[in-house]
Amino acid sequence: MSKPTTGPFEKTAGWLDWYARPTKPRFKLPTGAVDAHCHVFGPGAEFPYAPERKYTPCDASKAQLFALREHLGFARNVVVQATCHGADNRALVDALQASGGKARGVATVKRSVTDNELQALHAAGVRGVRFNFVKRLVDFTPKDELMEIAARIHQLGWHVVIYFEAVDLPELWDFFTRLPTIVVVDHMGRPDVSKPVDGPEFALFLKFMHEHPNVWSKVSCPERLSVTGPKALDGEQNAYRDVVLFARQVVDSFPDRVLWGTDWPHPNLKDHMPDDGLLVDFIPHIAPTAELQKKLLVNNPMRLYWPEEK
Ligand code: 0GY
Repeated sequence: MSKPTTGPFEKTAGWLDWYARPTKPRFKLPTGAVDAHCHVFGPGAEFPYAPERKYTPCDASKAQLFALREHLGFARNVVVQATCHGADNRALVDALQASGGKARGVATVKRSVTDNELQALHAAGVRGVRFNFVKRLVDFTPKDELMEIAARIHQLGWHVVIYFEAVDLPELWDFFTRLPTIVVVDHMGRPDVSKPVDGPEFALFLKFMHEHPNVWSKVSCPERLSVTGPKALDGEQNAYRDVVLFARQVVDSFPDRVLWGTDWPHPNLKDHMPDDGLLVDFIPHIAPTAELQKKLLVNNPMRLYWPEEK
């Protein structure tokens, strides 16, 4: 893959660039696997970052994303609008349109979005909107505005992707459980993996999924959640081992409602930048059978993003 570059914008201090030479994964992805959570950033010279952004990333273009897809062995991508582009979905739409049908998208829209604009996003391949509640990433949007957007996109058959921290789930519960669409949680609701997997915080997340069959989860981002980090222990021990029990529990309990994505180009990591090949090698630790892997990587994302092909 080509090396990361930056355009006219100055990256946030301490920014970690994506990994230019990921290893080839040892785990062979099933045919038709979907990377169901990844982003494009700019390039800033072509698609400027939003004035209201909380960080300025290293550029990560559609061509670089598609090269990674080929290198890792994925067939398709779901590109999720990143907060550094605000509600300006041009870079996302450009990537979807250039993908030859191999990418679908999740956009960010404001209450003021017109029906024509929603139709144009649909035509480009958008199938969901993202509501972000992570305070370091976005300013607050009133819940009645979000509910209004949810009702409108429900009519298009889209879903809502939610991103929040585990400690905020109690306060957000009423809003989340009133959403009329399929609701996809990013990164298992960001559990604190230094707490017990059978403790009250993660139990609340599992209850959220148990009681609401419209709730799905991405079991992605071990590199973001892990405290033990990427270093494998000797022998069979894998990287990000403290995340395994959490993700396995979700995959085992809800095999038909889980998705997986690389999260390339991994915004806002402070500690290390993951090798995307090693991230793919993490998958069999959380989905140990061929059947679970096929559901996680092929059947579930295809049902949600390419239902016409199922
Ligand atoms: C992720 C996680 C993060 C950032 C964003 O849209 C974004 O800016 O999603 C994060 O900083 O935790 O899923 O990419």
